[in-house]
This record gives sequence, structure tokens and C-alpha cells, in this order.
Amino acid sequence: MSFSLPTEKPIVLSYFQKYDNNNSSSIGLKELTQLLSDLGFKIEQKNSENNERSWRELKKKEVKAIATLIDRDCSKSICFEEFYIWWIKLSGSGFSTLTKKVKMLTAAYDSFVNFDKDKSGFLDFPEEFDQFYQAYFQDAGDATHSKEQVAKELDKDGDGKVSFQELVQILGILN
Ligand SMILES: [Ca+2]
Ligand SMILES: [Ca+2]
Ligand SMILES: [Ca+2]
Repeated sequence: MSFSLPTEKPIVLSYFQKYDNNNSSSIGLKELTQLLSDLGFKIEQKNSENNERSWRELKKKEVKAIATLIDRDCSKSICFEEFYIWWIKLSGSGFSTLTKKVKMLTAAYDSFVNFDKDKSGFLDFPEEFDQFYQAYFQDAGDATHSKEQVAKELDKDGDGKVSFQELVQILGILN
């Protein structure tokens, strides 16, 4: 699946406004679900018995993972600036890349939510990060990456907490 999306800001804004049904200047989960569906965003699945391929709509959790990725400031809503950055990334080959990576992205999201014990929207230092590190490095027998190294790599903007965007970046899901 590949097509090019219009990238002119006024056109993108008109899309945004079209789906912002309650004129809140932000897009919520329901509105994003509708938009993705209208764009023809579907997930390919394979029948394990006969190997037949088919396409299905996004699951709620998958939309949530995508929405969290778009919501860069973790405000739990998507404003136009966030939407525009994401849209530009999708234009070109980004759209088909994302359809292929949604499952991986959702798995990362699940794990992220799991470690975000206080539901702040971030993996906070030190406790939440320590548990994350333990699960992915210590228990996995990876002695080559020290906790300090991983912390520095993950927390790219150095604000003392790890956002979902930072995690996705380090996992290389959408590169
Ligand atoms: Ca936001
Ligand atoms: Ca947290
Ligand atoms: Ca950070």
C-alpha cells in the first residue's frame, strides 16, 4: 500500500479540522480511528492454515499506540502541530512502513504502559526505569550496557524521564 498524501499545510489543516468533530482543536482517539479508516489504513494478516492474506481494520489498542506516538508532549490529546509532524512523516513511504510496524509498535506500547506504574505517561527515573532496565538488560544477561549508558541513550532530550517517542526511537521501530 503506497500513496502520497498532500503535504501543504493548509490542506493538512483542513483534514485536521474535518476530523476534529467537536472543534476542540485537538483530535481524540475516536476521531483518529475514523481518519485512519478513511485513509484506508489497514493491517495485513495471514491465515496460518492456508497462508491467505487479508486486511483488517485497526484494533482499539493499536490506535492508542499510534495516538501516543503522535502526542509528542504527552498531553493525551493531539494538537495540529503534532498532527502535522506525523502527517509529513507518513507522506511518501511512511504510510506503508507504519502499517507493517503497527504490531511491533503496539507491543512496545503495552510494555511501556506496563512499566509506567504511576501512569504519568513516562518511564520515570529511577524506579520505573530500573525495572525496565532489569527486565530488558539484567535478566536478559546483557552485561555490555550499563544502566547509565542505557539511561543516556533512552532519555534523548535529557528531561529525566523516558517518553514513548524516545522508546520507539531507540527500538528503531519506525526508522
Ligand atoms: Ca499533545
Ligand atoms: Ca511514570
Ligand atoms: Ca526524555
